[in-house]
Amino acid sequence: MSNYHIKHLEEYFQVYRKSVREPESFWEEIAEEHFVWRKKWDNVLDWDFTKPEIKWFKNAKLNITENCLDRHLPTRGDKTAILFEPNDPEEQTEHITYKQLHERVSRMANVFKDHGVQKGDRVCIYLPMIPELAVAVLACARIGAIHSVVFAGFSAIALATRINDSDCKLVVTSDGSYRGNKTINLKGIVDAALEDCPGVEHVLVVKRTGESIDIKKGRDKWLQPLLDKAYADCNAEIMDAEDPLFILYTSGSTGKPKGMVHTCAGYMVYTAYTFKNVFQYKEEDVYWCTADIGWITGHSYIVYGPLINGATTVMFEGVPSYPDYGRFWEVVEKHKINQFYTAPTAIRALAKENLSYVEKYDLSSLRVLGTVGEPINEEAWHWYNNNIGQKQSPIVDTWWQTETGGIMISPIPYVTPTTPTYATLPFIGIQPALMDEQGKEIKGNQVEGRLCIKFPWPSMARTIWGDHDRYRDTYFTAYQNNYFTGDGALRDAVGYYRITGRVDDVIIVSGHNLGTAPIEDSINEHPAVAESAIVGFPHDVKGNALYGFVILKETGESRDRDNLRKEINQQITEQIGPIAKLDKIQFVSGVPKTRSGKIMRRILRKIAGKDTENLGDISTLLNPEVVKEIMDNAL
Ligand code: 7RM
Repeated sequence: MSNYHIKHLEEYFQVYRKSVREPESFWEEIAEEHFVWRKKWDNVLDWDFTKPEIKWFKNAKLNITENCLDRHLPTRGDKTAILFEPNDPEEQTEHITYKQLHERVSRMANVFKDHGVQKGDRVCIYLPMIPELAVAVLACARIGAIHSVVFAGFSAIALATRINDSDCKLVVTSDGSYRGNKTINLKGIVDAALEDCPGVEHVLVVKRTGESIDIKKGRDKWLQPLLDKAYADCNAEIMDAEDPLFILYTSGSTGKPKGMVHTCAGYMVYTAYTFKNVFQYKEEDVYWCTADIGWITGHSYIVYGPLINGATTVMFEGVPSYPDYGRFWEVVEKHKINQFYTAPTAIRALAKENLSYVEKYDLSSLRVLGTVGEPINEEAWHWYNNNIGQKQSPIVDTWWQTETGGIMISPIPYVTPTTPTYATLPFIGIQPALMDEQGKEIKGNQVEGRLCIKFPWPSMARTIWGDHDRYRDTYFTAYQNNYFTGDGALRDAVGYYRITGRVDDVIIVSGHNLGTAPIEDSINEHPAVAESAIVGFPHDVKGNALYGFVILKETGESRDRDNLRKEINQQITEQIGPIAKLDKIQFVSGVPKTRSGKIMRRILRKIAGKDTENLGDISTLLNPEVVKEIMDNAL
């Protein structure tokens, strides 16, 4: 077991070195000891980044759900696998044991089979954060169908694009979903989407809100009666290590979403091993990741990673602001959460509110705090550390991507000393490299460049569904024999990594490369500022100049705007230098964000550059309404 659970820094370095020097024997040992296989591999790794082709655990046979469910039945059958916390705090929490989950997955798998779903078929899952979402994911995996979960906040057009791209034949959805004090008519969105999806044969509908919906005869059915009748056991389909497990769409910098394809064995091994170490999960712990299963974070660290480890994983249906801004902390106290994993955007939103929302609750159960999704600014880091962790819980700033499948750069809590805003050290087996603009690796410390990964890791996406050329062009052509992440990073004097943001967020002002993140950090430290976003716009002399969109705290609203502009630029001048001063500062009530909380700089760039003819599809944004406000008041 010792190689599964890192306990101190020396051990990390020792295991890390082994994982880099002898990756095959390292991963072979992990795979041998901690997973259930129907047949072992012939070869641990075959790879060629020029094609690119990556195969882990070649010819091994397995089913990931036997690792998530069956193998726990003798020892953890009555342990809670999923703890469902509904949107409405008055509604009862549901405890689903491993035994019950096994049964529910089996029933749903049998219903899918009855509707003609076979190994290799694609199933689209468009559900809110209710237990059926996790059950449907696992039911697909049980029978070897490829799940494509689409986040239930996406529009009908976005849903139709994704269904058609991967030819899904069955859709699982619900009548509606709860979001704070609102309900959303999901089935109506599916109906609209399916007008353009001729390949969909069946729609299975979970009853959640009880609102009235249209049932299209021959196509749509309520799911529950079918589950009730279904047999409660279902043989696990035997899968090849490299058979696809799921497709998950991620937005490219332009145009069509990319259907990232993850495969069975490597994904299983890596998500399980990272979960165990990055959260230091112990048998009795209750773990909560606030992401939605519609994102990779939910796939890897709500469903698969925790369940493979026999953990208790919380599924939260609600939002951080309902019934008030204390909801997260109420849930932490209620379930005595030990590991809490969330996004910087949520932390910043909660940090804007009164501290009494935090102070009301007992957070002493917390042992590990995590963040993911974007660079965390220093102020948010300290707020999280001081008020939520009470300086007792290490913060794991975990850097990774939909494409990487699992956490790539992160502290190991109680092992790696943390530094605010740093993701710190590569995880075991991960070989990062920083590249210069000529494509050469920058060695040594105290350097900055474009972040690549030099060597395969088990959970990397193997292709883009239906477009292997795009996969190669996007990730493997910029830097020969490397996977290119699209992010910039620096490596400090001790070898810690700090992610500076997407490389396309770099703005060149008068020939100087400026990352958006440090400038935003500096602005955010101004006491009147809640959040900010910087973009470049064309400038006669400098090439580009900086345009800042600034959200004020409530306490800053009464301040004189011109004075604020001066103070903000003064602060940037002091902290970064006059080169980073903003030419324009617009005060806004919000900035456009993706559903997972990433700022859509593309839209802000267009507004700043007065090029708003074609903003592209803004319907998938979290807050499309702010776009008009920002445009109306643009400087
Ligand atoms: C897991 C996830 C990936 C992009 C990635 C980065 C940014 C994610 C961090 C981060 C700084 C972090 N998948 N990113 N984590 N930047 N520090 N800890 O978010 O596919 O949706 O996004 O997110 O730019 O390339 S994702």
